[in-house]
Amino acid sequence: MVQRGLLIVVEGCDRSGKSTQCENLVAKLQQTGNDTELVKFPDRTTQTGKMIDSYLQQKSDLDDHAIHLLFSANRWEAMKTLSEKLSTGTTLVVDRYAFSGVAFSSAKGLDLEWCRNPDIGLLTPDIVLFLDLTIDEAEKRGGFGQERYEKRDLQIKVRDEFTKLQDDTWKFIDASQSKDQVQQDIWDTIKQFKQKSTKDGIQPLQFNLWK
Ligand code: DGP
Ligand code: NA
Ligand code: NA
Repeated sequence: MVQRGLLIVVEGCDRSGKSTQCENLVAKLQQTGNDTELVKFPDRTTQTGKMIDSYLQQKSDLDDHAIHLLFSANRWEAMKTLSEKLSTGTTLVVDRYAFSGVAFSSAKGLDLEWCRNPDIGLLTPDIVLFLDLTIDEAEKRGGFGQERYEKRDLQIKVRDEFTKLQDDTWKFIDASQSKDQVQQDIWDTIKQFKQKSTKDGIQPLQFNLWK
């Protein structure tokens, strides 16, 4: 029987270098013989994704609860495909997940418990890499972009909300270091995790996020 792939989630505030580091990690896993794919949430190509994209670009407005549910639906609609990939041995590196979902909406003022509910029962990550960067450091990187959430005050709150969501699957990565050092820290963390799961065995896939 084929060993299932790992579900590796990468989280962090905007400008933390997440997307670059996700690409590097995928390349490194592939080079070392692991069937690996990159997944990005929100997936802006689906029907829900198009609504989310329009909202983020401030081309449309939506109630805070409604957009929260859309982001969650955008993850739910991918679960069947992702679980099939994992079951057939593909490791997934996921750029943002339900932690972003809760952190951004609760930073906007929605109740944290309410925010967690729609994502209950999503695939449980094996490991969450949190690329941590202060908002001052994030701003030094050429400022935030033009999208809806890319504002200092909100980002400070988002970082705070993220830290409330950590559990023992989380690994904090100091994202203020050089790109190469961040890459090295991520790789060391993944190698350690793989060594441990070779020793202890990998848990079966679980759909019990937050439970
Ligand atoms: P990105 O494509 O990774 O830059 O993400 C787009 C923006 O959307 C970014 O500011 C983070 C935010 N975001 C990502 N996922 C969620 C989510 O599930 N809920 C909310 N409210 N915002 C999210
Ligand atoms: Na962004
Ligand atoms: Na998302």
